[in-house]
Amino acid sequence: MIKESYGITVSRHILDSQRLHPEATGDLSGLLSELIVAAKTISAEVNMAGLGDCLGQAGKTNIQGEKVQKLDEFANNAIKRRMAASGYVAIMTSEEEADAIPVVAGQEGKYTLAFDPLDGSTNIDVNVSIGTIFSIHRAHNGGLPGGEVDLLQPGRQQVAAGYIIYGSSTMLVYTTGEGVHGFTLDPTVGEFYLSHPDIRMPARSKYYSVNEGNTAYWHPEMHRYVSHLKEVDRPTGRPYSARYIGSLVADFHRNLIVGGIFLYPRDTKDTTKAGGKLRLLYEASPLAFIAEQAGGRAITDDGREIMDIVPDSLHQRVPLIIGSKLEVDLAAEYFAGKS
Ligand code: P6P
Repeated sequence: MIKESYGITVSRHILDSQRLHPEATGDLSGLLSELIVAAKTISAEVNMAGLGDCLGQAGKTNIQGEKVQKLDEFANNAIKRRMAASGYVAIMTSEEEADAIPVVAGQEGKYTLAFDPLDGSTNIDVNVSIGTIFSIHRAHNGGLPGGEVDLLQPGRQQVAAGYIIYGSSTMLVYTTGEGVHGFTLDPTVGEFYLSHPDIRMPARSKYYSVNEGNTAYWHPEMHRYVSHLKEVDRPTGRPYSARYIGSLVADFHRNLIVGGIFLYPRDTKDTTKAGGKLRLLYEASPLAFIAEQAGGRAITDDGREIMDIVPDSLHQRVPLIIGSKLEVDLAAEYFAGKS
């Protein structure tokens, strides 16, 4: 059966949203539309990955010390090159590049763009869902060349955020601060159609998502919290079920749709990541914006709201606990030593 919203394309949805703001110039709509073109390009490449010569490693190591996959490099270039000449962006940063990325001289726009071109890329070769994550802020001096200072803004200042998940279908999920909306790509016509209007994250759930291989490295409060979820107590729906894909976008998307809590706390496994593994600007912050807009919550394991953290560097890592509001509230109590 065809969904009644099947006819609403993402372009129409963006323009309908823009019409609600008479002061809008159309630049944000244009930026999102350009980003969507890049996403379609990446989707086509990802979906053919097994047939082309784009699986495997590119023979490079990125700023994160991770081996760059060929598709990582393809996705990074697809976004960087299109947005640099779009006229909507003043400065960019990518998970794949150590330094901020300037745009084409004379094409500086009003916004900044932070993106993880292909998160979860170690899953590419085994056909597990991966994704692109993006975060958009206003540049302090729109229209002029931007700098790091324009990128190092807290999540609370985001104008828009979203992700594209390349899974059993390719979906775009985004927010501009007026709810969270999901679109599914119809590859036969190359259009994203509204398939999940006004997504709300269930406040309670029975799923938790964490890499239990790190148990030996967790702080005591994390041990106590996860042990609580695993106790047998039917009236409170425990033990919860474990779901861990190892691809942040896929784990987050599942929790957004059916509820759940994702945890990547501080641990002692790797001293270079003592402050957490996931990156603030282009992973935690955009997903926190989406989570809050869908009724969820995103915190660190040391009492901070993700959206309030003022970044101190482009590739800053943070602990990330994100998902269903009541589940994150309980986790926050455990981390504060109150339970
Ligand atoms: P671990 C993928 O490499 C990633 O950055 C996220 O997508 C994912 O949530 C996390 O790392 C998985 O990390 O240590 O459990 O393999």
